[in-house]
Amino acid sequence: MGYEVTTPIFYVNAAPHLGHAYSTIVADVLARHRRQRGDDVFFLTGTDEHGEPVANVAAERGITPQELVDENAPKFAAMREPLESSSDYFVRTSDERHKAAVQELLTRVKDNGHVYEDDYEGWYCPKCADFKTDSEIGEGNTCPIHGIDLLRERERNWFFRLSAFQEPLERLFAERPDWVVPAVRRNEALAFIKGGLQDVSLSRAAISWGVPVPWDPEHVFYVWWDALLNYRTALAFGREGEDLTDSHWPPVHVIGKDILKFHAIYWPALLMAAGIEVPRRLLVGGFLLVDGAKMSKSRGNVLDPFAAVEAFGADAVRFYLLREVAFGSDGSVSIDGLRARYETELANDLGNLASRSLAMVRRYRDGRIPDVAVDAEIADAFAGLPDTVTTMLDEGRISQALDEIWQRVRRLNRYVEERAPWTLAKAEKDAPDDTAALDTVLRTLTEGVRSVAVLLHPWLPASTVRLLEALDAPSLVWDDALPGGGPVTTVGDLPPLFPKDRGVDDGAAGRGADAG
Ligand code: ME8
Repeated sequence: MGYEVTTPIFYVNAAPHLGHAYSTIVADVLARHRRQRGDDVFFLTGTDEHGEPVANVAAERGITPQELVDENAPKFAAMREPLESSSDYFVRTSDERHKAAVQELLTRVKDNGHVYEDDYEGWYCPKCADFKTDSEIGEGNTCPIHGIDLLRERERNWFFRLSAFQEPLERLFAERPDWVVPAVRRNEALAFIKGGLQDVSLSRAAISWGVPVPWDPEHVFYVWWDALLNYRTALAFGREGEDLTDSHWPPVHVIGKDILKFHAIYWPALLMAAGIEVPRRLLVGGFLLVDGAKMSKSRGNVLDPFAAVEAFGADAVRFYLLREVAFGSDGSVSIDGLRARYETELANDLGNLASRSLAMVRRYRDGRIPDVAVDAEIADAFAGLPDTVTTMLDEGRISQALDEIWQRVRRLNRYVEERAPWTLAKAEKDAPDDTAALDTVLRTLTEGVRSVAVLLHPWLPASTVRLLEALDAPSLVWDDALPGGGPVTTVGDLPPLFPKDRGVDDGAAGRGADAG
């Protein structure tokens, strides 16, 4: 089955920070999981390059907007490799193919009768690139998100008839109660709709850095329409020699809560106006906080994803963010917190379990895994787990899914202590024919470890592959995830998955070098 999953496309006027990395990691977990289930995944990310924030920064620096975006987009593209992101395509909205498709789609919306010309007057935040409605205006006409003064805008614009989609949107939310998750965000979007929708600008006349409106070349399209449409346009050119538009639509979007209105209201309305199916689901994340405040470039409190990965490895950063911050909620992150989880959970819980399990097979059975059944106690503890994880991931309960698996990691650690294989090995010395008890424990442990490695792969892509290679059982196929489904093999060497000497250099993991 075709499956498209996306991250927000990032504004290029700042350097990437861990908050940006967060949605990339969440989307990557979903992409990897779906590949394990055999889906034909198209995982899309990229940069949002138009609009006045970019034009303003370029003007300040005395360069063209195109020069600025060409300089900055690669910084976001470069985040993919260190994060072990498996994205399939990096879309840039200044791409001519994207621009042509935006023009075609928005002309269709006009031809369908949803666009008209009128004067606009109202409050506008240049940082959000958002026309604020009355309920979204802070004290003294400020932006509640950025704290800056809103601008009073007056211009002749093309408008999108959003108000006409009030009922269709209410119906969408009623018929598909979980199309926006978590529920708190769904309710927030629905309340906004029920408050009454006003028409929104489709074009801007005051700006020239954007996609020209074909029927009125003095205008460019309002940057949010151009940006949202990336999710659609890239399907046509994101995979060499193939058009995925029909096979992979509708998509699943991972976004942050600050861009909910655009994705849960404007976007489905625009798609309805163009006669295109609305997205499959919106998964809305909260904010990563530092010392209680949103991590953001303007606050200067950002953590540099490159430095964190350098210090602890990609797997640890991915794991930490998704374990520490329940997806959908806000949560504080810190390098100390990362170090603590690295040591207690990755190195001790998982790393030790894996290394001692393989070491015992080498010591007691010359590396050959005994060809016996898995202990029923552990088989029972894992029963139904892959399905539970699948459901949770589909529903955006990403952190709960990880926790379900981690409980089994802990269960396996308890199993080692309960069965004490070293005692069984001593008993075998007195009764060499009686190998059944230790055989069962060793097979159960290696299968349990293999199972959690398959299940954890989306979160820990590099270390799980190393572990599965050491078990000589490299398959990531989801259907083989349960203990007992793996081959009987000879195990290899396994250097520590999470060495204890990592992340000691505080400087490298400190606040980002380019945290302007
Ligand atoms: O909003 N914690 O781009 P953007 C969690 N171009 N997420 C965070 C975060 C934090 N501290 N800081 C930022 C845009 N984000 C538009 C999107 S999509 C068609 C256009 C998230 O670069 C933020 O919530 O400002 C948003 O989802 C994403 O980073 C991109 O932010």
